[in-house]
Amino acid sequence: MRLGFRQLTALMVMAASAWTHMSMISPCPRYNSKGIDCPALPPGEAIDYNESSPIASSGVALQPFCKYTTPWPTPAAQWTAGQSITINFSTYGSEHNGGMCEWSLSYDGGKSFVVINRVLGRCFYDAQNNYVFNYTFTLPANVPGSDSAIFAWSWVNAMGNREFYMNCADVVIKGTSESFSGPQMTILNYPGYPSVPEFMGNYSTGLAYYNNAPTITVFAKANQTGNSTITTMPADPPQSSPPYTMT
Ligand SMILES: *[C@@H]1O[C@H](CO)[C@@H](O)[C@H](O)[C@H]1NC(C)=O
Ligand SMILES: *[C@@H]1O[C@H](CO)[C@@H](O)[C@H](O)[C@H]1NC(C)=O
Ligand SMILES: *[C@@H]1O[C@H](CO)[C@@H](O)[C@H](O)[C@H]1NC(C)=O
Ligand SMILES: *[C@@H]1O[C@H](CO)[C@@H](O)[C@H](O)[C@H]1NC(C)=O
Ligand SMILES: *[C@@H]1O[C@H](CO)[C@@H](O)[C@H](O)[C@H]1NC(C)=O
Ligand SMILES: *[C@@H]1O[C@H](CO)[C@@H](O)[C@H](O)[C@H]1NC(C)=O
Ligand SMILES: [Cu+2]
Repeated sequence: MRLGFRQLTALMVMAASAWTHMSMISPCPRYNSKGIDCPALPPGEAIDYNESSPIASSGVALQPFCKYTTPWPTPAAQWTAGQSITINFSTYGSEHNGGMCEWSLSYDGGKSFVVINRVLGRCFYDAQNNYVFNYTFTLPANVPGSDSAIFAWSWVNAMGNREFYMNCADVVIKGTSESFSGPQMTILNYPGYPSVPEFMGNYSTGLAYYNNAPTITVFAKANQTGNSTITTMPADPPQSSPPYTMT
């Protein structure tokens, strides 16, 4: 591919800010230095000034899922099932030509994550190629309530080193549903999980993993009868499950 002046400038800017990627800023992810309305740190933890770094890069795990495993002591947001929520991202990062974004919820302290929204292919861009850093969508009306749910954003970048990003905000959800079923969060480019190459302009790269993600059911915190874990990601996508379509 021949690069024009704009692309070269973009590459130089990226090289100069090698550790600057993307991060969620609202709701405030665990310990995020750029977060908005962040809770107080849990004892023994420090502000994350590397808040936009991936949790895995080039086959090496840099951090655990969620980046940090100790929750915020108080919630970063309080939501009601069925309401509209707005998720803001940093505007100083590198969007890496987009990629696969998912927003998920965990009701078991981060063992399993069920997807509630996806932007697959050109996350951070709209159809006209403008940046999108603020996503607004509806929290499904039938997600269970919880005093200690985890809201996660995960991302597989389209361009650059093969990376997996994940930010987690601890949230309170008001809701009466007992359970919620949806696709299991897809994990790629993290040790122990499948890898996908740079997209090279093909925004269907890795899409089969998302379309074939197993359906899981999560339960209100008080009801742990139906445990599931995120360790069940298949090495190859099963061909039998129906594709998940976003609404
Ligand atoms: C920040 O994250 C990058 C990965 O993107 C890592 O290589 C670097 O060591 C981290 N820096 C600090 C100070 O943790
Ligand atoms: C996101 O919202 C902020 C605050 O309103 C605004 O400054 C920014 O331009 C928005 N970003 C995009 C890409 O719309
Ligand atoms: C978050 O996004 C919403 C919707 O675009 C916008 O109104 C709000 O100002 C944004 N907040 C920040 C801090 O960017
Ligand atoms: C894009 O990637 C998908 C998934 O790997 C593949 O099936 C498809 O053939 C590719 N399309 C092109 C034009 O290379
Ligand atoms: C817990 O959830 C399961 C599956 O939805 C349901 O069968 C069971 O009745 C629930 N238990 C309680 C105590 O609500
Ligand atoms: C679910 O997890 C809890 C806590 O780890 C455990 O006590 C319980 O036996 C598990 N239930 C099932 C059905 O696996
Ligand atoms: Cu990056």
